[in-house]
Amino acid sequence: MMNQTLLVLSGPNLNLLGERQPEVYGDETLADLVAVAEVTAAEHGLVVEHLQSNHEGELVEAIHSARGRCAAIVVNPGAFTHYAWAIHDALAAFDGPVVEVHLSNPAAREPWRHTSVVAPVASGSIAGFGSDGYRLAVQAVATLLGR
Ligand code: CA2
Repeated sequence: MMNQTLLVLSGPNLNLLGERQPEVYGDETLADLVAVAEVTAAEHGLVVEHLQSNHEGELVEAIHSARGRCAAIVVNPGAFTHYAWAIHDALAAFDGPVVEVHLSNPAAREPWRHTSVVAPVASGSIAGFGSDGYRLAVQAVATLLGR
């Protein structure tokens, strides 16, 4: 049903999770993170729709397709976080809650990761808690939706 759907978006290179850089991103795969989101969503009567893309335009189109169809969006935009204004603009045109999530804490890393162009159009951001961030993000969405 339309308002039970939670769109979870994963940006570029997140398909590589679990294969490299476990010291930064943990040893879980993207499928593991989506499973965390699905289990938490189910506790609140929400159903996850997940898309991972390495292409900015595909993420923009997924955000457009969520309009009037999905209750909320949880997004880890990957490196697009730091410069993809088209994703900013698309999220600004979405009516429901938007929660930005990062596995690592970009504020504690290289200076170019300190800016998020998504944060200004998000309800809030969760960073630095690894896969638990996906549970926290979905929990925040459920609270924002009054579920
Ligand atoms: O901490 C996060 O979740 C990030 O969104 C991850 C992005 C990074 O560019 C952001 O600054 C913070 C990178 C995801 C790429 O993940 C990889 C995993 C394994 C091997 C290579 C990259």
